[in-house]
Amino acid sequence: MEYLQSNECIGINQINNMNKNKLTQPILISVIVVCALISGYILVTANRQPANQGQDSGGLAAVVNGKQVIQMTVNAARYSPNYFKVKAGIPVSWQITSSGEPGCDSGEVITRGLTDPIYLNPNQGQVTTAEFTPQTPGTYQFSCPMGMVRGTIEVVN
Ligand SMILES: [Cu+2]
Repeated sequence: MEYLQSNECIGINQINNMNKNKLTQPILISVIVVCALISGYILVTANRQPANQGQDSGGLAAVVNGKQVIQMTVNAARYSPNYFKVKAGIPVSWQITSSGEPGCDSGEVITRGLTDPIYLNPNQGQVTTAEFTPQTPGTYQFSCPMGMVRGTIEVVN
């Protein structure tokens, strides 16, 4: 508590000295610029998010060497595509490419009933491959650990 109070005092002193001390002006401008940049980043990220609400279909997976290949890119707040259709009983090779954009979806993909958690290499361009064989037809959701960024794998006969 004492530490917080002393910090508060420094803050008040800085405000009191604002007009007297010309050094605080560049600091104030820097703070405003940083805030503007952060706001801008949030706006840009928010504008990207509606893409995640619609289904961005990867279609029925193509079979390569006996495996159904599905490919997905992990962006800051979006899986692209975020909908896949695969057939039951045929192995799936899920190739997940990291965009390098930071986001809580960049570390781990949680699937519900299809695979164990998939740990991603978050560096730009890195591909993590998860292999599994879906057994039971149905609609399976996958997401970031928090469940905010989502996608769907539909398993059909
Ligand atoms: Cu999340």
